[in-house]
Amino acid sequence: MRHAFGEMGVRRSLHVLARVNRKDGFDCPGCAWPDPDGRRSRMAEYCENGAKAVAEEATKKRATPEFFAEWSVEALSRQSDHWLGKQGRLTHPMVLRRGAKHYAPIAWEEAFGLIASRLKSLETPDEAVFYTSGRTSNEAAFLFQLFVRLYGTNNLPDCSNLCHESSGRGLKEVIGVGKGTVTLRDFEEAEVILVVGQNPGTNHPRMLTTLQRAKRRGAKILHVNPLPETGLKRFRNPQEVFGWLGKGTQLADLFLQVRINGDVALFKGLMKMLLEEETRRPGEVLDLAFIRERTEGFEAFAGDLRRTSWEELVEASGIGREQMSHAVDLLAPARRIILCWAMGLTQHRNAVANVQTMVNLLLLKGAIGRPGAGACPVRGHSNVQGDRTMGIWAKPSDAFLDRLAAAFGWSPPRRPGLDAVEAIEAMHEGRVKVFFGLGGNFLSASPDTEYTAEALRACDLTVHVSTKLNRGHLVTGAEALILPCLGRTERDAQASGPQFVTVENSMGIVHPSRGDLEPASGHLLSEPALIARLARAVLGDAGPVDWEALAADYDRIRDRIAEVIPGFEDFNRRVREPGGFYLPNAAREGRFETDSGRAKFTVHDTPRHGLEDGEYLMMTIRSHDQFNTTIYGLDDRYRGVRGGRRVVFVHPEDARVAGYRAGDRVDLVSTYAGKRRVAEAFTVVPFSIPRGCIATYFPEANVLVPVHETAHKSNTPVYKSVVVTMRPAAGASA
Ligand SMILES: Nc1nc2c(c(=O)[nH]1)N[C@H]1C(S)=C(S)[C@@H](COP(=O)(O)OP(=O)(O)OC[C@H]3O[C@@H](n4cnc5c(=O)[nH]c(N)nc54)[C@H](O)[C@@H]3O)O[C@H]1N2
Ligand SMILES: Nc1nc2c(c(=O)[nH]1)N[C@H]1C(S)=C(S)[C@@H](COP(=O)(O)OP(=O)(O)OC[C@H]3O[C@@H](n4cnc5c(=O)[nH]c(N)nc54)[C@H](O)[C@@H]3O)O[C@H]1N2
Ligand SMILES: [Mo]
Repeated sequence: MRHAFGEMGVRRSLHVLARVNRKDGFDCPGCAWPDPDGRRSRMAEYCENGAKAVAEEATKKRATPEFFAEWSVEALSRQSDHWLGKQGRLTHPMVLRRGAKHYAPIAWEEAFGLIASRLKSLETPDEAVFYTSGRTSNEAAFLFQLFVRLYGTNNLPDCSNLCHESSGRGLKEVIGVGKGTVTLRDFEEAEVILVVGQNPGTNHPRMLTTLQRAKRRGAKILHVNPLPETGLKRFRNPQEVFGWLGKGTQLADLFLQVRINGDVALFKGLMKMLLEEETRRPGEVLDLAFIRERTEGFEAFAGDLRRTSWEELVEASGIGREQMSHAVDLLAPARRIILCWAMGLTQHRNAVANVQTMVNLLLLKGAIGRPGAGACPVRGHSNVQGDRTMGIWAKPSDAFLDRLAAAFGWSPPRRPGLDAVEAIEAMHEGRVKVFFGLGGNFLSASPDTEYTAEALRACDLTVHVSTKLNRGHLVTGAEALILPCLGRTERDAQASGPQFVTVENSMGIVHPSRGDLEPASGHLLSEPALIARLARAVLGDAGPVDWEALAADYDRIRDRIAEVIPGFEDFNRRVREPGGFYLPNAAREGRFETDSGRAKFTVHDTPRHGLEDGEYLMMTIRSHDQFNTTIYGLDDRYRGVRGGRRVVFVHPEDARVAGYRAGDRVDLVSTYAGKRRVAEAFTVVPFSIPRGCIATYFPEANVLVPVHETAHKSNTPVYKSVVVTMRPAAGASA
C-alpha cells in the first residue's frame, strides 16, 4: 500500500486495486498465475508484487514532451533503470530524428508514415524484426502477427524465446503439447508437489496460497533450488488475518539445495532409486500399465539409469544419496504428482533436457492426464502463453499458417523467422535494419548487453510501443520512435464503444480484461488500434483485412481468431461467461499427440561444466523489488539485501578461500571464445548457496551473458549458467 499510495495516491489506489483479477475487472499485469475458477477472495485477489505492477502502470507521474525537451538522450542514459521507470507514463508519440540529441513530439500519422517508408524501402521484409513482450493482449497479438506476415516475414521474436521456450519445445516433443497440463483443481488433489527452479514467493506469490491450501490438506511439497527461497520456508498468508502473525507456515517438506544446473543429475538419481525400489517391491512404485500402454522408450531410459554411476549423480547434483532417499520416500508411494518449474530450469544450455528429464519422472508414475497430477511450467508475463497461441512465433507450424491462409485468402511467408537471439545476431551483422518492439525492453532483457546495444545501434530505425520509459529507448538506431499506448488498467474506447481484451493464463484459461481508469494521456492509442493504423500505413487498404473495422470493434478481431485458432470456437460468447473458458489440452485429457501417439521417455547426459579453480557458475535472478527490467526499488527483502542491486551471493567458504569478506567489492569477468566481458563493482554477500555457485541480479549482470551460448533446440540464452571469475574491484581492498 505504501508503494501504491506513493505512485497513485490513496483514492486511485483503492479504486484500481479493488478491480484487479475480478471477473469484471482487469487482469493483473504481473505474473501469469491463474485466478480461482469459483469464488474469489473478498479482500483482494492480488499480491504485494501484483499491487506494485499495477502501481507502476497506474502511476500519476508523466513523462511529457517537456520532460524530453529538458533531458537529452545522453543525459537520460546516465540515469539508473530505477530512475527511468520512476519518470511516469509516456504521454505523446516521440521521435528521435537522425543526429538529434533529444526526442521530440511527432503526430501519429507522421510516425506511421515514417515507419511505412522505412519498411517499404528495405530490400526484403526479412530485414525487419518485430519483437513482442508478454503483456500484449490476445487481440493485439493476433493483429500484430497478421500485419507482420502480410508485410512478408516471420521475424517475430518474443520474450518467450528468453523465457519458457525450452519448456514449450521440451514438452511438445515428449507429450505432444507445448504447455502445462494441470489446472488449479489438480492442486487440490495432488499428493506431492515439486517446485523446481522457481521462486514463487517473489515471482508468483499467489501460487503460495495454492500451495498452502494443498499442504493443509496433506500434500507434500518438495523444493529444489540452489537457494533456500523464503516464501517456501516461511509463508505468512497476507490474505488471512492470522497469516500476518507468527513465524508463518513452513511450506516445503523437503528442500534439496541442488547445484546450479544439477537438476538432470538429481532427477536421474531420484529415478534410479525409484527403479531400485520397484525391484524390491514389484508393482508398488511405478505405474507399469501406464508405461507399457501409453509410453515408449522406457527400456533405453532404464538402461541409461542403470549404467549411470552414483558418484556422477551425487557429484553433479551436489545432493547426497541419503537426501535423495528422503525425496524418494515421498515420491515412491505417490501417484498424483505435480511438477512446477520456471527459469531455474529453462535458461541453461541443456534446458530442454532439464524439462524432459523431469517429464520422465511423471511418466514413471503415470502422472500426466490424471487428476491431481501433471506438468506445470509456471509462465512469466501475464499473457506470454496467449501471445504464442495467437501466432506470435518466429517458427510457426505449417498447420497454423494453413489456417491463416484459408481465413484470409492469401499465402503467408513460410520461411522460418528469427528468434530473439538470432535477431540480435542479424542486426549486429547488418542483415536486419529495422527493429520494432511491441512492449518489453529488448535491450536490457537480452543477453550480452554491449553486443545487443551495438546491434540496435546498427539499425536504421528502432521503434518501441511502450507505456513507460526504459533503457531500450536510449540505445537507438539512426532514427527512433517511442509510441505510447494504453495499459491494462485503462479504459479503451473505440468507434463502436468501450472495448475489453482477453488473455490466457498459465493454465490455458482465456478470460477478459477490462480497465476503467481514465487513460494516462489523451494521445495514447490502444495496442490493437495502433497496430491497425500502422498496418494501413504500411499495407494500404487493398489487402484482405479491413483494419479499421477490426480496430473499431474487438469482437470482430475475436471472430477472426475463432476462425483461425483451434479451441476458440464461439469465442465472443464463451469469453463473456464469468471466469472465461479452458482451452483444450490433449495431454491433460490423456491423449499424447506425438508422432507415435505415445509419450516418450528420453535419455539425457549429465551436464558438466568442468570449472577451473577460481571459476564459478553464476545464475542471474530477480529480486523482490523488480518486474524483469522494471526496478521498483533497491531492496530484496526476503534475501535480506537492502539499498542496492549490484551484489553477488557467494558461499561463505568460497568467499573465505578467495580472500573476500562481506561487503568487499569485486568485478565479475566471463570469458567465452576468447572474448572477455566485465561487470564492475559488485558487493560480496555471503549466502546459503552451494559451493562453486554464485548469484547476481538480472539485468545488471546481463553484460556477462554471452549471446552465442544458448540452449540446445530452444536457443534460450544461458542466463542461469554463466562461467565467471571474480577479481577485486578497482580501488577495493581485498
Ligand atoms: N514480482 C515479479 N514477478 C514476476 C517477474 C518479476 O520480475 N517480478 N517476472 C515474471 C517472469 S517474465 C517470469 S519468467 C517469472 C520468473 O520466475 P522465476 O523463475 O521464479 O524467476 P527467477 O528469479 O529467474 O528465479 C529462478 C529461480 O530458480 C533458481 N535457480 C537458478 N538456477 C537453477 C538451477 O540450475 N536449478 C534449480 N533447481 N534452480 C535454479 C533460482 O535460485 C531462483 O529461485 O516470474 C514472473 N513474475
Ligand atoms: N539475465 C537474465 N535475463 C533475462 C532473464 C533472466 O532470468 N536473467 N529473464 C528473461 C525473461 S524470463 C523474460 S520474460 C525477459 C523479459 O523481457 P521483456 O518482456 O522484454 O521486458 P520487461 O522488463 O518485462 O518489459 C518492460 C517494459 O514493457 C513496457 N510495458 C509495460 N506494460 C506494457 C503494456 O501494457 N504495453 C506495452 N506496449 N508496453 C508495456 C514498459 O515500457 C516497460 O519498460 O527477460 C529475459 N532476460
Ligand atoms: Mo519470463
